Amino acid sequence: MAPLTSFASFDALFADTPAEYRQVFEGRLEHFRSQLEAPMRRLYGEREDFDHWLQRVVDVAASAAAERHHDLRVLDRQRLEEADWFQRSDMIGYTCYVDRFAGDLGKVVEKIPYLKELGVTYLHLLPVLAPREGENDGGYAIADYRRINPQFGAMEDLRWLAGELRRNGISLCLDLVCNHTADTHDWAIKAKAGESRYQDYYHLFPDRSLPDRFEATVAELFPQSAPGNFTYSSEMEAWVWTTFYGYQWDLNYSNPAVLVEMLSIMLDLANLGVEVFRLDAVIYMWKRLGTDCTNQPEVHSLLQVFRAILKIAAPAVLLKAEAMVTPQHLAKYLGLGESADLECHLGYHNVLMVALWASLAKGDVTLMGEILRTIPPIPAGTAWISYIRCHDDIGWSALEGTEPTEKAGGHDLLKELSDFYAGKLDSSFAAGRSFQVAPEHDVHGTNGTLAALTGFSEAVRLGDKAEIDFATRRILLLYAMIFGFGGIPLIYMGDEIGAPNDETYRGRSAEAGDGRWLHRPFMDWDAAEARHGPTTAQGRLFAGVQRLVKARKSAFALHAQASTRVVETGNDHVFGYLRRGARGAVLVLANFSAQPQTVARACLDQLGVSRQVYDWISGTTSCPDDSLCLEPYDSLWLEAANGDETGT
Ligand code: OTU
Repeated sequence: MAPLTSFASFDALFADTPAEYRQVFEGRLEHFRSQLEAPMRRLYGEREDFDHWLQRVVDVAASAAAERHHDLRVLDRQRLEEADWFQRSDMIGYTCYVDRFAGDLGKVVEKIPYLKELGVTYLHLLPVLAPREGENDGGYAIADYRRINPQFGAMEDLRWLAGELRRNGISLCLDLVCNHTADTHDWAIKAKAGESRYQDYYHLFPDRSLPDRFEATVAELFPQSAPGNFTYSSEMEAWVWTTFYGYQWDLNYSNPAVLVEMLSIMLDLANLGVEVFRLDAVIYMWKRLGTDCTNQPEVHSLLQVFRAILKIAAPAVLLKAEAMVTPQHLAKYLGLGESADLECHLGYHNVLMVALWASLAKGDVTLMGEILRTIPPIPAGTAWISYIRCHDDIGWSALEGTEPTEKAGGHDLLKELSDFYAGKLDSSFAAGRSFQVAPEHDVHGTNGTLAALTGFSEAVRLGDKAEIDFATRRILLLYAMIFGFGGIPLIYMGDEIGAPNDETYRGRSAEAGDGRWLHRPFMDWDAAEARHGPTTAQGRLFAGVQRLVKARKSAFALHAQASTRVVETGNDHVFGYLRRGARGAVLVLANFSAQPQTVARACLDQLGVSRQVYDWISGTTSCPDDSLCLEPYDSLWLEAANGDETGT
């Protein structure tokens, strides 16, 4: 193992902290040092100055640990004692834009009662750090990681908000936009001015020869609005790697200085009280010629370094991977096999998300069942983020190229789904819009709010009671699926009150070119008032969501540690999965069709559901004879016998 500076070098850092705490830190450093060093060595072991960089990372950990506030050290200890806190069934996530939800950071505090009314325990605020001026991809082009977007407040406001949330049982999650900076970040400005130290922070090419070779195998993220993956900088007379918009410059992690910078930024934010980091666009963090430059083994090594440094300096903090990938790559971000417990604690289940929409459009669950069966069980100590939609589009490519998708129609199927949600098919109930469809890419993503995509908005507009009922059922079906699945369910702001699409983005120059703003409406607090009306459409929807939240919080068996197994229901319209673990078992059944459907008694017997069937959602017991009937778009969480499986 590389020689580390003796612990005596920490004297100055820890001068103001109790001796005990320093001991705890040194203990953690000793214990997890190899988990830090091994991935560092895989990444940079060939370098002569490797020891220097390892030491730099240790120094970042030590100074962050020394600066960590007393309350957060207490939190570290609590979380270590209750390591499963984020896996429990009482976790409910919510995600929102600061300005669109409340105004600024201080005003988010005023909305805590609303969040509590919904049962929220985890709040993901979309980017809050200072973005570039003008277009900034909704804050995902950061100009300064050590300053808050001045519209939202200052760092002290963030600290205060994090503390208020914590005191109310809500964990704060923030984005760590680690793949790229804005072209106006200080590093980029210095690079443009010719400082080679900062030019080495990015991927620069003097001419098109390498970019052209990369382009031969790398996909385009925004084929319509930002074609290609390289942008020419006239200041440097060079091509810069820009996976997303031209103003988002990909960082070069083959330079260990970049990693050190990002670790230091992360720990400083953790010390303000951030409890979860959403690691944005992680799959692109390493490039390799001849590949599609995603999901490279080095990306996993980088994440392992992020994880190890947290274990040492801020063990309460969780990592969440934003990896929108195909089933084959997804679970690896939570660690598999040898790397179990070494990568992210949480990961978005984008495959489930996309498969849910496919099932809803088709009224058939065969494809979803086959696809989900290909995803390996996730390691102990991890959980999915299960969600119906987020601030991004529904990216159909998650299903692309998989065997089950090919069987179900392949590209034609994806095109059909995209058209369905754009409201182009007669059978469609949806009012969304296709995203980034250039002629040669006729399927990419779909935009639209939950209410728009399920027909809720349109039914409300027409005042069509029967359709409102159907659409509400669709929404609650999707929520029942993600609330039961095994992880933290994440509600996107406004979906709980049926927020409609927002066409006004077309009039704002920084947004007009990006159709995702269609489904990022401002929270309509007047409309939210209607949630209290038992007969309003919003009121019934909100009450339905609250009922699911309550049911989930009381059904301890839905703990993320319990296994999730897709089961045969004998009916192509009814999806079934069995959750089994130390706290009991639940069979989730969900009817994705607009007609009533049945599941045979024999099937229930086989899955351990007793004669007296208890449903956690309705809180009622029934005794179906030959078969169990599910109403259109209905879902049930049935108590089941645990068998001898213990969820491992
Ligand atoms: C993320 O998403 C963010 O969620 C987006 O809002 C940003 O625009 C983007 O990164 C750049 O910061 O392309 O359509 O996993 O699918 O990272 C969404 C790969 C995106 C990408 C994902 C990205």
